Parts: sequence; C-alpha cells; structure tokens
Amino acid sequence: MNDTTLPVIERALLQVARDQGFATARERLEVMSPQCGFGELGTCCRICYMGPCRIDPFGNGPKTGICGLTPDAMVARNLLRDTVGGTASHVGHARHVLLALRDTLDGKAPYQIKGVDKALALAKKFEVPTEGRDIKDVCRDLVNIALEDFGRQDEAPNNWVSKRAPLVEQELWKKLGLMYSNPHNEIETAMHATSMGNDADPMSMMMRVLKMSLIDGWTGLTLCVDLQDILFGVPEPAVTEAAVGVLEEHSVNIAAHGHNPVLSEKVLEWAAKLEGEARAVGAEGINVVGVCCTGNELSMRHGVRLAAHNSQTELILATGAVDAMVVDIQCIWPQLAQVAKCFETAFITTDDMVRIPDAMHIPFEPVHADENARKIVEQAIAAFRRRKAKQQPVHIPQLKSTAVAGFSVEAIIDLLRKLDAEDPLKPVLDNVANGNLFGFVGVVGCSSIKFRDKAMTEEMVKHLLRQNVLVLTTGCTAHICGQEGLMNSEATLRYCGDGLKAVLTVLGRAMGLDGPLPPVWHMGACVDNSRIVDLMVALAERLGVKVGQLPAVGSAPELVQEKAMSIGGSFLALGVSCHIAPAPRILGGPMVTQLLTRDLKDVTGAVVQVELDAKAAADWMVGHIAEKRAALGL
Ligand code: BF8
Repeated sequence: MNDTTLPVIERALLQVARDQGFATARERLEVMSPQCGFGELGTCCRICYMGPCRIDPFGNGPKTGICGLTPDAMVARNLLRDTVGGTASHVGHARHVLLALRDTLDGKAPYQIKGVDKALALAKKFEVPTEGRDIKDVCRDLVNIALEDFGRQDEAPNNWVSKRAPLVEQELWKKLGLMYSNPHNEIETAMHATSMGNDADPMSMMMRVLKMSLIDGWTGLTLCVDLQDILFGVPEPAVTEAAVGVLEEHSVNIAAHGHNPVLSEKVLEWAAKLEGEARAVGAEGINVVGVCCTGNELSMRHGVRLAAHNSQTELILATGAVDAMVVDIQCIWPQLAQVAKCFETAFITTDDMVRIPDAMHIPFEPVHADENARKIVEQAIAAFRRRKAKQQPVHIPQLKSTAVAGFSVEAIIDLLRKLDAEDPLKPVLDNVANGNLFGFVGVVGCSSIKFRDKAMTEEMVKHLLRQNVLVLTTGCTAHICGQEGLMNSEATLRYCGDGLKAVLTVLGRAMGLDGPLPPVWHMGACVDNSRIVDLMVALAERLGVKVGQLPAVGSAPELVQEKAMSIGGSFLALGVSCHIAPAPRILGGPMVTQLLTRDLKDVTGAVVQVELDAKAAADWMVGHIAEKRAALGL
C-alpha cells in the first residue's frame, strides 16, 4: 500500500500509529488481500448448512447452489439482507429517539422540547391541532402517531411515509407495491423471505430491496431526524473545525462517537457542568470533540469540532490524547478497545447492543441520562488525571481546517428568504435555469481505507465544484470534506467554477459573511440524508416536477456500511440516480446488475453507476445532470 498518496492528515495520523508500533486497518487489509472473489461478486451463500455454496460466475464449476438457487437469486438475497441490516440500524435508532421523546413528555427523561417550530410544522403536516394547545400535548399527539406506525397490524399505510413523502412518488410506490405499514413487520418478512427455502425470484427480492430502502428513508431517516429536531432543536449554520488538530494536550479530551444524540447531547451538557472538576485536576478544560455521525450531530447543533471519520477512529486513539471515547451504536470498531488499552484512554460503551471485550461499559438509559452522563464525564476526568500523572506522551498532528456546519433545510430557506421573502426557492431555481448552478450532488456515506490513498471523495468533490455543481454532504464524507478545507469561503474561491462562485458570493453576502458561502454544505449525519431529500422535494414541488427530474444525483464514493446501501436504495426509489464505489456485491448476478445499472430507469427513473476513478465519477454525474437539464428544457 502506498502511504505517500494518502491525504496529509491521514498520513500524519498513520505515522503516529506506526511510530508507536501499532498495526492499523491498512495492515490488516493488506494481510487479508486478495479478498474473496466469490464474496465480492455476491455469489457466496452461507444461509443454510448444506453450504457454504459458491458459484463461479465465469461458468467454471457449479452453476447453482446445492438447493438449486441461481446466481441472480443468490446475489439478490444477499443484497436484501444487506439492506435489512442498514434499515434495521436506522429504524432502531429512530425508535430509540421516539421512546426518549415519549419519556421526556411523560416527565421521566431529563430532556426538553427545543424544536418548538419543528413540532408545529410537523403538526401541520400530520393534521394535529395546535391552536391554544400546550406544545407538549402537540408533541404527544405526534409521538402517538409515530408509535402507531411501530405497532400496527392492519396494513394501513405507514403514517410517516404517507404524510411526509411527496404525493406523486407515493402514487408510483403504490403501483409498484412498495408502500409499507409497520417497519418491524417488513424487516421480519424480509428476513423470513431470505431464509432457506423461501423467495427464489431475483426480481421479487429486488422489489423487496426497494421497499426496505423506502422504509429506511421515511422511518429510519425522516422520522428519526424529525423527532431529534423536536428534542434537540433544528440546526443552524455555525463555524467549527475539522481534523485531529482539534484535540488539546492539556484538556480533558472526550471523543463522542456513534450516532445517537440522545447520549451525546447529555455528555456535552455534563462536560460543561463539570469544567470545575476538570480544572481542579489540572486540566485547562473539557474538550468534547466529535467522531463519525455523533460528531456530525454535535457539530450541526452546537458547532462542536470534528476530530475523525470512521477510518481514523483507531488512529486518533493512537495520539494518546483522547481521555475518553464514548460510543453508542453503529460503526464502532472492536479494535478501538484494544488501542485504548495501550493508553489511559477510557473506552466506554453505553448500549447493551454494543458490548466489546475490554471496553468499560456504562449503561446509558434516557430516563437516567443525567447520572449516566455525569459518570461518563467523571471517567474522562479520571483518565486525564492518570495520563498526566504518568506523563504519558501525546502526539497530536497540528492539522485542522475551518468548516461551516448546520445546513438544515429550515436554515437554508431562512437564508434564501433574505433574497426573496415571498418565494425563497426562486433565486435558486433562477440560477439553475441560467446555468450558474449546474446541479446538485449529495455526496454521502463512509470513508473507506480502500479509497483513502487516492483521496476519492475529496478529488471527486473538487471536480464537481469546478463544474458548478453544489455539493450537499452528510456522514463521514462530511468529515472528509471538512478536513480537506472544502467547507469554508476559501474553498469557494479556490475550487468553484465562476457560476457557482457567483451564487455563493451572493448568498454569503446575504448571510452577512465576509466571503462567499462554502461550496460543500454540511447537512449532518447519515440519518440527515433526509434533509437532502427534504430540500430536493421542496425544489421539485416548487418547480412542479418529480424529484427524479431535478438536475441532482447521489454519490456514495467510499461505501463501507450496509446503511449506505439502504440509503442509496431510498434515493433510487425517489428516482434519483446514484454513483457508488466500490461495486456493490451484485456483479455475479447478471440480471440484478442489469436491473440496477440500466433497467431500473424504466421502473423508478434512476440508475446506479459504479465508478472507482474520482474524475470519471464526477464526469458521469455531470453528464447525468446535463441530461436532466436538457429534459427540463434547460
Ligand atoms: O452512519 S458514514 S462509516 S459513521 S455508516 Fe458509519 Fe458510514 Fe461513517 Fe455514520 Ni454513516
């Protein structure tokens, strides 16, 4: 592996780990390479114990599984299970937030309703009366509507999809049999259908993939974000910083990692409350920094600085400066506990679903949030004291970039109102029409060690900006863009084409900034992909077209997690085409491959493009946007 082509921050972090003799994921990947070709193509089945069965897609050897399952059915079945994994993760997160909101309203959990306007806006959508009512009663009605979705057995349409999704697309989903009722039942049905001896029709399973993705989009993401906004407030733009240089040698450093702000909001609150205790043991203060999607949640709502994306999580521990890494759910590498053990770092798991050998486990329950969060912060202070007592050396590469986070749709529309109070989306659409704003790309998803040495995300984004494409980002790609300095005014001047530069300059002025608005808009965590969808829906409705007709594309340039698959599927169901790298594990199934890369166009209007080269990927997206523009007469 060639370290010299890594982005400078990754190289510096890797050096820190190497200097201390740590093997990292890069070395672990190297010893595992070449990886299993059957697995990569999706033609390995280990669902029953006659197997594992492996089908050689080149025609040598077995042509079906022992039970007779065809390669396409095998590929589709594996893909459906991936999608179930992604959807179950987001739906589980959403349900956790829902129950925390219910407990808050019942006076059992110590949170407040910070997003009153969001609650009122949702009440309008769900036809909940608000006139003269206490906001808590309004929220209670919304909670009951959401709870009904998780409990119903009557097959009536799911409330959140039917009230939140655009109506034209819902008509298509009804025709295709994709509308759903209870997300839990659908997850059960998909697991049942993919167990041995059930669905063997690849097309039937591919429709289930789309349905599962729809559940991810509207229950896993939209419901989750709607309720998080009610509890924690709607994000507003705030200046922050990104990269490992946000760690501070003489402060108690707490890295909040995972996904669920129900935990991290409380940790942040208690870090502020226990500043005095930290100073009493010689610290300059408590420095809460964000990792992965929890980092995004905190940066969106509080401007908390971003320390690391997923493939850097073990590397920031190797700095020796992290006193506590507190995690909740999803994307937590077991390796973190092993690296933490080499330092005084308290690696703290909090969710019963995420038990990791050698981690310290402090159960976090929303109803005991204050005691639990206090305990976590106290552990961090104790670890700092041990670090200082042992004079443990720290190695913090002094690298970081300024970034703006907090681009909620509400904040974007408020900003646009300064240009046109009556019709805020008009200035955007005018600039799309005159070509200054060529189109939009949602660059989302993970950071992959398989792509870091070619800086896939950064390079692709720069190619898009040069061609006047506005980039909306979430998840670990948001960290990557922040670290690369793509989320500040200088990036607009340095990387954007003249049209996009002009648009962002006007917007920057409207916002009262010295310079233009950044060209890459940080819209949050992976669940916040619903914000990108909400923005696209608003633009489409204003234009009177379907979402899939907009000059917009999705991209997951460094796919790692199953969740990225189900999110991508939710874009496809909306008719938004997606670029992805690496190839999903479908290439062993010719029919499935053709469906996703070509024939899906006749079903939802979208296709998937696999492209591993950054420039070629950007060029494909720009070409696709050009086709959409032409179809709109632009
Ligand atoms: O939900 S981007 S590696 S942290 S899966 Fe995970 Fe991927 Fe990061 Fe967030 Ni999303």
